[in-house]
Amino acid sequence: MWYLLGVFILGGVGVWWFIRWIGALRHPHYLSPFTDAPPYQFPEGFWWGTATAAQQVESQQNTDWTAFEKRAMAEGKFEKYTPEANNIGHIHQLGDYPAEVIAKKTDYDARFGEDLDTAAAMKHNAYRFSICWARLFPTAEQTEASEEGLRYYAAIFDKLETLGIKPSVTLFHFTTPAWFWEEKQGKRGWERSDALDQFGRFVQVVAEHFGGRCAHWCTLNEPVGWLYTSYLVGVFPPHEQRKGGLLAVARLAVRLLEAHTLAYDILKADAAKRNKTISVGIAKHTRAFEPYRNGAPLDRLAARIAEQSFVWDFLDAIHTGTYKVMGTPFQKIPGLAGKMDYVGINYYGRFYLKSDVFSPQRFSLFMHDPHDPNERKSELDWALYPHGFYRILQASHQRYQRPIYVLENGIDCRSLDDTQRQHFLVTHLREVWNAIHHAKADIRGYFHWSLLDNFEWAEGFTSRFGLIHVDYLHDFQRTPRKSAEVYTQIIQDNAISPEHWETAAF
Ligand code: IFM
Repeated sequence: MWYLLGVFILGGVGVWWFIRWIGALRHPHYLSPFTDAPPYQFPEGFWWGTATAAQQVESQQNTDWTAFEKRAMAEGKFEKYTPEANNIGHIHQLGDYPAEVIAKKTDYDARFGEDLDTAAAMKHNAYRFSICWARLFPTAEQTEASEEGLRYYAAIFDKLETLGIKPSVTLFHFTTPAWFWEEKQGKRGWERSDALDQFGRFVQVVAEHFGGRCAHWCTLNEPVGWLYTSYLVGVFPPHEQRKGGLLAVARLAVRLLEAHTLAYDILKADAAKRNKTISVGIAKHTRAFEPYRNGAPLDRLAARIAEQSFVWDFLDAIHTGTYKVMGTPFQKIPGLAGKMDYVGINYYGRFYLKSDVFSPQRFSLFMHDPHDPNERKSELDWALYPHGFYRILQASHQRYQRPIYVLENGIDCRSLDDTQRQHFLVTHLREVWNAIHHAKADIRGYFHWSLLDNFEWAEGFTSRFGLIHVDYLHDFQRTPRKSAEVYTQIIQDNAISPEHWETAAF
């Protein structure tokens, strides 16, 4: 009898453990099921702003992406990437835009003053942008940074200072100088033996010139997303499709972790000389990962494993100092442990993972559920999922116990009366509020992606992520969308009001 009871209890525990190990079922909520009534008031001193990145808004510099854009134009490669077509090397509908637009992107070089005035009118107190390495070091030979490049960024800092907007600066946002990709002992880019020396030289110059003007730094933007897109899928330069999944890029991940360590140390040493306190971290692209077929244990397992590798492994490595691949320690990185003063979260919705029983190491990734006609999606067909944002923020807080900044969160929504973006803003900000109030997460700021429409990488100019619409074909004319008004009101109130919750939340 006792024996049978023991078997029963052990069996039950085993099944429970197995189900947990397999991974969760899809979460039933679209919004977190808290019942607090608005207004949802944010903490005093909360950072409110938007984010941009150099290659997406500035004129073309001598980068790997500029080379790609020119190649796609010359070869007439304008298709949308799909896994079935495996058509890498294309930039969606790039041929629809005049050469001037491709060269100037949003004409931000000439208009950043006007754009930042608009950000100030929208009550932003913070602004995230990136410094283009190739704008400071356009050629391999030069020993000194370009004076013109330094003057350009100094003018942006001047403008922000005049407007009383705090800068948050990113050092690697997907692009590097074209010369960095010339082969050196058979290696290119971040794999070159001199990669860290070269990157360090750039960061040193940035610290020397702008260290006194910025207290919030992001060393790397979405390093894992970049590795995945550049080396496994191949849509981004250098367009490789390495076989072997994450293990195939683990050395590159380690190199980026080393680059982060180096940049962190340089920025901190510079700040110490200035007797200044700064915050340094990275921006992590996050999604909620869920099974494609709820009933399929392998899909659940794939979702769990993919979330760990895609969302957490890189941050865990900075937290502990050891990079793990699929739970197995891959490499300890000297000097890395703990070098993140804040956790930077970029959140863009949910991914569905579908496994293949005959080849368990392979899986397909879906940006939305094709069987759910009611699912809310962006115009890029990315599934919206505010509750997943709460879960990511809550987990970031639990795992790392550090301040959190949302460094990106946004949606492709093209019309001027962008009801979907208004809904997105209000529901996602409510999840930030939920994470502060219910999960006790120390969230210090929110940067919406993006201030204005811009060049969305291989999606070209077609996708529109801006609070401000850019008319590329009519002298880059700017027109704020309706959501810009909603965001301004929220910032002004430092709260989501009952009216906003009612009009935009459903
Ligand atoms: O435009 C990008 C940005 O450069 C990095 N994060 C995601 C955004 C939307 O895809």
